Amino acid sequence: MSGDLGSLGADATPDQVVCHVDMDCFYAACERLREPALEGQPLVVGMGYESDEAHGAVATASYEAREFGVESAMAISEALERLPRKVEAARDPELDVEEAGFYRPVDLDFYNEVADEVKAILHDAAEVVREVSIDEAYLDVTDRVRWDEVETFARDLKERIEAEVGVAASVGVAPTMSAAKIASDYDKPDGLVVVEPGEVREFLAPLDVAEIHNVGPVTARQLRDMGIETAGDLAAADPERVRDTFGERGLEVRRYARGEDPREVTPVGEPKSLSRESAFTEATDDSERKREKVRALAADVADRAQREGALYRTIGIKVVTPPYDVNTRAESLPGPVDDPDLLESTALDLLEEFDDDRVRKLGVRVSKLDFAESDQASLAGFEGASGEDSGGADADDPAEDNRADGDAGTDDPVDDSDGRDAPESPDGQRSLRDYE
Ligand code: DCP
Ligand code: MG
Repeated sequence: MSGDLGSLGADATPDQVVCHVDMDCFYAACERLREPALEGQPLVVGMGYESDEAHGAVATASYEAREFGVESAMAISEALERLPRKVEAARDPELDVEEAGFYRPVDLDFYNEVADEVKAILHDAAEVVREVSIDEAYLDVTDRVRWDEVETFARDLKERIEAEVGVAASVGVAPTMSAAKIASDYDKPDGLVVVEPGEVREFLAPLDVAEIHNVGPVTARQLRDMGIETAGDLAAADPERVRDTFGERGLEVRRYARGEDPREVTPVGEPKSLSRESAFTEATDDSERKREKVRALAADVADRAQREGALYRTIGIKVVTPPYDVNTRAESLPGPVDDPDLLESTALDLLEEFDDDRVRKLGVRVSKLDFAESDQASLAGFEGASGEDSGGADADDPAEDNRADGDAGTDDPVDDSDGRDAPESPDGQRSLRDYE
């Protein structure tokens, strides 16, 4: 017993070898693949960028451009002040061509193709891969390498990505996911940092608190106000004091600062279906109660689909009648939708068949999911001749690929784990992903 309420204890951090791979200035690296002349040049890739214009935001900047102070999420207009375009610098006698750079618009389709090639190599290198963004993944290589071989393994992996795809990766290896992520960032670009078990706390100690997993800018500021500037300060802080200010979440980040991280690398994938179910305390044939439950479940599922960015093509229900007879019914739609009203009415229609039955449990499920962006998110989009007025998701919505517009400033625990498998529904039922 450590007697420390802020510690999980020695066994709580899984015994694993985690490799975190993050590509260097990824969009810029992709641009250089098809335009090798951009190699070694200051290069800015802009979201919403158009040549000769100054609108949009910086998605990424090559390391040469970063030396001019250009960084992700900065307005293109500001980037241009720090780093003018080459063409303009060549024309303007006041400007120095050497102090200018190249600008390119984002081409996400191309970057996804490159990312797929990288990911294929990662899946070949490890059994378990958690892809967390277009250019970033965790690998669990516990069963593949010992600690004394891990540096060679990581170097080989970097070389293979460079040789086969032509882009550079930074790799961090550590016994925890959070330390591996920090390690990959530690010596960018072209970094390779190995933090062995037993070294994690020491490795983290000098880092700014803001670098700790789940510490956002607001928490970091509050911690600094308390005189806690580094991970080492937080690791050594009185747990009672941390809990008084931040609650349990504070203790959690304190544990991260101490190198304790209970997370295991698990793959994320797009679910095949999303569902919720809920039981009655006692079987009922009251049709209004059944309908009420289906409405609530449908709203829950619709909500979850929206949060996941999932459109659905099939809506289904599950009806369990005593003792344990499981009945499922489903209806397919002409195209994928995000339409909570349709979800509810379809589920209720399907329920009608069971109007007179005694029911102990009900479930609602959507399947044939589609995660592609679509502006035809309501059924009207499929029924109407041209899909106008679909009333669905706005094509201008800032989507994932729109991060350059500024994802800084949120405080939050953007945990890599996405809560997709949130096991409990509000009434305590486990979610039923695939109940057929
Ligand atoms: N991205 C974006 N908007 C942001 C941040 C990133 O569009 N605000 C995009 C462009 C990046 C890609 O995501 O190339 C990967 O993000 P990273 O944070 O990994 O940044 P880079 O790979 O560009 O640079 P680094 O070498 O620091 O990893
Ligand atoms: Mg990157």
